Amino acid sequence: MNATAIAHEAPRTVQGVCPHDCPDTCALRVTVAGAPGAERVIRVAGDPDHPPTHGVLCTKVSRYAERTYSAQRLLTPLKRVGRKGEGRFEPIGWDEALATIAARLSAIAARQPEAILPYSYAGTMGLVQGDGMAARFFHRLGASLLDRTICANAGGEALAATYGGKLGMRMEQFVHSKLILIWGSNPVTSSLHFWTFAQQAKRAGAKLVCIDPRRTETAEKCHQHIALLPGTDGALALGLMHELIAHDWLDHDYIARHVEGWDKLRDKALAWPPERVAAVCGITADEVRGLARDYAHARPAAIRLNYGMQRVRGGGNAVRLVAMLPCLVGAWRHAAGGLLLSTSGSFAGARRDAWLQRPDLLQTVHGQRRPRTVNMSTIGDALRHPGGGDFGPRIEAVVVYNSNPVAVAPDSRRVVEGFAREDLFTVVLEHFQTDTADHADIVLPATTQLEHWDAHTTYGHTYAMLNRPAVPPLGQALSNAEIFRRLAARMGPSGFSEPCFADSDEAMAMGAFDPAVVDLDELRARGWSRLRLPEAPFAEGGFATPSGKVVVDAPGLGVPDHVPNYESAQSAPELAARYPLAMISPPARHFLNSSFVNVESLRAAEKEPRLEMHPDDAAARGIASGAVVRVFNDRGSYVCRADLNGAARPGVVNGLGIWWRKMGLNGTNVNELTHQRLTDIGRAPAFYDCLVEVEPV
Ligand SMILES: Nc1nc2c(c(=O)[nH]1)N[C@H]1C(S)=C(S)[C@@H](COP(=O)(O)OP(=O)(O)OC[C@H]3O[C@@H](n4cnc5c(=O)[nH]c(N)nc54)[C@H](O)[C@@H]3O)O[C@H]1N2
Ligand SMILES: Nc1nc2c(c(=O)[nH]1)N[C@H]1C(S)=C(S)[C@@H](COP(=O)(O)OP(=O)(O)OC[C@H]3O[C@@H](n4cnc5c(=O)[nH]c(N)nc54)[C@H](O)[C@@H]3O)O[C@H]1N2
Ligand code: SF4
Ligand SMILES: [Mo]
Repeated sequence: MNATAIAHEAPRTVQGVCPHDCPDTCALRVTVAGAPGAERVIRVAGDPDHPPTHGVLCTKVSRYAERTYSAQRLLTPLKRVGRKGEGRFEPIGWDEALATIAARLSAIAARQPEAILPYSYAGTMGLVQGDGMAARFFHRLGASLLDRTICANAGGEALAATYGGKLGMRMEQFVHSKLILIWGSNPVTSSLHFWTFAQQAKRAGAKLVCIDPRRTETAEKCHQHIALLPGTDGALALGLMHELIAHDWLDHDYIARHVEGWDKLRDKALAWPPERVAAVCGITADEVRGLARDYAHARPAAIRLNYGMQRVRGGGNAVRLVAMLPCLVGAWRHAAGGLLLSTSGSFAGARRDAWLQRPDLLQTVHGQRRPRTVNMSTIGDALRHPGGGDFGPRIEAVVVYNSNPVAVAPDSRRVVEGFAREDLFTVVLEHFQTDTADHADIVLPATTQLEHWDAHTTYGHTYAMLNRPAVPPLGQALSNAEIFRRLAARMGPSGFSEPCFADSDEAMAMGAFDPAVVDLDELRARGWSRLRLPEAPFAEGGFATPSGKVVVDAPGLGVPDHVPNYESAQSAPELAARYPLAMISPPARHFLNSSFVNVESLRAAEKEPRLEMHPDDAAARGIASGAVVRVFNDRGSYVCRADLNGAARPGVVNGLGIWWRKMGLNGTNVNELTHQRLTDIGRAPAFYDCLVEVEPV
């Protein structure tokens, strides 16, 4: 054996990025061994040098090699041979697959391009394999635009209305905080690295308070847990304001200089004394008073808000109200004070979105006609719509990538009905044969993060990131970008000829960031580079709103207020008489949305779909822990196991998400029970605003 061959066979390390929808966006070190042509990833580890994630990965992604090399990986294109949803497929070649798709899409586009709908979310958060080449393709085609609301849009638009963008504290600063409110967030499960900083703060004497209907792993480890009813966060925030006003604990100087319209909100807050708040939130008035006192006196005081609390009708208003709190006490004066919901707005000037996605292709090809926008959160109704009226043309084709809507979208009975339409042409790009892939006409095998290039921003920290491929694509898999590149070349009559369809994945990853803002040399060399941002972003005001001040009375939205749930005992007493339990469906620890449900070791850790119940609610229904139960409302019914583990408060049940339907106990999952009504701001789903009843099976 010669020296070069030996050198090749020595294990090498490749710098990568975790692609998942998680605020932490970990830097990866991927170890590859084996001779060229037979290389294999033998280890996926964290990068100890990356400051926010410091070399630690969660259990899910430390198993990333198991997921990538899984025997269930899709490695060839497939065409459906059974009924939709049945899951019977036959391998075909790429040539047949691409020719079939290009012919169908070209024929539809020649009549009505808006009848084609791309459907994607954050299976990968990469700028290239997400909405990079795919966006160029669908813009050039003139397809319907997708309103990408399923996760964060209520809170995102609310934060932007208040601060001018999705801007917040630096995650690393929480180590210096003296009080941390962990609000609608379960970081032990969903933001592990933030939790590490919070624990360091705790050891240095900080008080940690968790505000969450569920007694989560996080709540267990905080000094205090305030288990309010779902959808009542706005009322709690108003109650805190009431106390800040009543005791004159306000930072008048900060308010005068940096808040616009405080008087209007002040009047509203005065209508929320602790007793009223307690009755609405299902907590005690002393909890409200104590929390206000702590928040007014601890310096610096920080709030880690997460999207868990905005998945209800009033989610947007609630975020606007919570976001006011650090302005009222001047918490923003300190680098370790303020609020963090999302940092993604920090990347606004760093990403070259227009170059990556080419929205200009719409105008050059389709003139002034802007395609309609379809809301992904109401995909069930959209696919069942006959067409016409405000809706526009009936959807004839849907191309799904980076998402599993049949499992994750609300009101799944209707989503399934839509995807089961025999006249709908459905293409799904996937790693695995998901519930959605079962409804495809053609399934295309996509590469994983270990097999392709990408560039990443994040919503938890403030580093630009670069992912290099560690090994060549497995089987016949191709990257999403390569699939759309090849499809572009085949679209009738003579292919899309714009030069942007020839950009390679590597060129797109390297071009994703603006060199004036991101240090590209460092990005290339280390795999990450920190954005140059101030440590205390709003110490001197400087919010991203037109006036530079925090906005209370936002154009079109008015002054924020508590908006009760669609479904609650207070707002819908007749419904609550039939379905008296409020159900939330937060993430299960070992899954990431519906990803990883098919990874055996992680599914084994979750065991079976579970519904956490309070022992009193269970006893009243003759339900023992571990019993199989039916959870139901007018929309559907879901079978799982009752778990009386102490995590549920009275009146609230927790249906942990998001199982694949076909891996559940009766072929459904928790979204069989959720509905398609939208949040007050941001047109997002109200997953956690849902009444149910439970009975033993
Ligand atoms: N392991 C794991 N990690 C994940 C995910 C996952 O599925 N699994 N999902 C990822 C995604 S997509 C996202 S968007 C992020 C953030 O995802 P989030 O869904 O925000 O995740 P959590 O941090 O778990 O916060 C949700 C918490 O909010 C609580 N909650 C529910 N309703 C209410 C309410 O009305 N008020 C309050 N105060 N709390 C409420 C829930 O009990 C839960 O503990 O996490 C990401 N990380
Ligand atoms: N009841 C209830 N429902 C919820 C939620 C809840 O808390 N409760 N959470 C909501 C939230 S916050 C979110 S963000 C959504 C998430 O919904 P989705 O974004 O649909 O997330 P996943 O279920 O993880 O599905 C992502 C899919 O993308 C695939 N994928 C990953 N990488 C690639 C790639 O490079 N190429 C291709 N082609 N495919 C890839 C994965 O295999 C996976 O099947 O779900 C929402 N649904
Ligand atoms: S913590 Fe989040 S970013 Fe880090 S490896 Fe796990 S899923 Fe990925
Ligand atoms: Mo999400």
